[in-house]
Amino acid sequence: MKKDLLILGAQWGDEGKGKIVDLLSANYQVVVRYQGGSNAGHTVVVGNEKFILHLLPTGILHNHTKGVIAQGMVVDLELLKAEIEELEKKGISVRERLIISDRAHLVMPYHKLLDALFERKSKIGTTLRGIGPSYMFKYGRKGIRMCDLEDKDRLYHLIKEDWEFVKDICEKVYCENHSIDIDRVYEETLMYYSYVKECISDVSKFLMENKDLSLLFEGAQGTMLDVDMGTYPYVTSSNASALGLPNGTGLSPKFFENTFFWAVSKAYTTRVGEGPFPTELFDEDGNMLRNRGKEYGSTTGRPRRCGWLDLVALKYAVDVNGLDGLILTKLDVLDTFEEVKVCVAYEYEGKEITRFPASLSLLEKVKPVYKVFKGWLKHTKGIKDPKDLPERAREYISFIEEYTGVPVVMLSTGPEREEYLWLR
Ligand code: 2SA
Ligand code: MG
Repeated sequence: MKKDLLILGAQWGDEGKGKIVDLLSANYQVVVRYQGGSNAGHTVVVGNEKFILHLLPTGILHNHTKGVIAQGMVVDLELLKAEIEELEKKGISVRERLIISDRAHLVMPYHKLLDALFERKSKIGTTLRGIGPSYMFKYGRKGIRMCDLEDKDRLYHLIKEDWEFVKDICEKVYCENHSIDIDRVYEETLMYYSYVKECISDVSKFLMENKDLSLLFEGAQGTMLDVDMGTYPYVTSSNASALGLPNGTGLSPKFFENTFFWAVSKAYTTRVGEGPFPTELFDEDGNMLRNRGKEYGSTTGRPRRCGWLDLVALKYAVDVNGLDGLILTKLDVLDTFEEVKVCVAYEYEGKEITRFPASLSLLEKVKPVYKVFKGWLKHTKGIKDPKDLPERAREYISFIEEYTGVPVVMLSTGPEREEYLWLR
């Protein structure tokens, strides 16, 4: 029986999902993105070329795969067009292989304006791509969907109504006047629409009717940024955990019975933007992680906050997602550390906490309890055989497996497509 595969982030995004999905999608016929939007930045290195995909499913880089933008995504059509053009210029055909859900919502220019305004009042550290406001509109029943683009009058009406609402917020809440030429927004939206029109269809019907196709579901961001399960309100506005799979694809939870659930985790932890991060380091070790790991955001270029691996959070991600396995990336970044630490519990007022808490107030106060490993002080970058793993690195991995209760199935040993190693 065919097995589909879900790959998502176990941490706060940037785990290296892009590379893993690119690699594994060679074996799948369809790659589906189902949440988020251009806040994702999946970096893939193929030969001498580096691709950063924001909206397109990473699998699209393989000529045989179809790419799906499912209904749970919010799509900035201007960026989508630019991304497609970029790839088509490089000789990678995209539109023949791309399917966009007619139920997916749009990110409009005024969503980006609101994103910037909201950030000024209470900073989340968003990517400023209009993601939060687009989902606000969706759940506030003011959104514009792909299927609305066919009816020009309706589209114009929706844009006009939306803009009046946004203008009110600008004036009444922020005491600022902003103007947008709605006729121009309308014309441009139609122009972008005509560029991708042929790709738009009923995605959940397509997936249900093509049960024999092998599917890879590609998550963006990470479990700890999930709007329900993450460090709310310092989260993104979609379900970045496996909880987003049924609603994001428009498929029943029963559909995923034959799907492996794997998540990608770095061998340490990073986060961009604001919000609690119990194992964050502000010392030389933190700088070393950032420099050795080249920890700068691929969407915004922001330096990432760095810290030791947080097993309390990782075990939580395993539970929330119902994971079958973990893929560990960037182990080589730890190669030069004399000591490597992992957080095995949090401590607060003398009590030990091992379940990741919901409360922000508590998360901000907890202290990590560390288990200390002696560093392996050997190169692991690019190794091809599990036997070449230094003994202490192996111990480190075994401990992660023991603590989380799931196997580490694969190691990524560098940024290149070929730099990986199966452990199971
Ligand atoms: P937003 O823009 O509303 O989604 O921002 C809300 C919070 O979510 C964080 N965020 C991210 N953090 C890390 N990586 C992100 N995207 C990756 C990238 C792609 C990936 O490389 O850029 O790994 O899938 C991402 N997107 C949103 C953001 O910093 C805010 O804290
Ligand atoms: Mg990234």
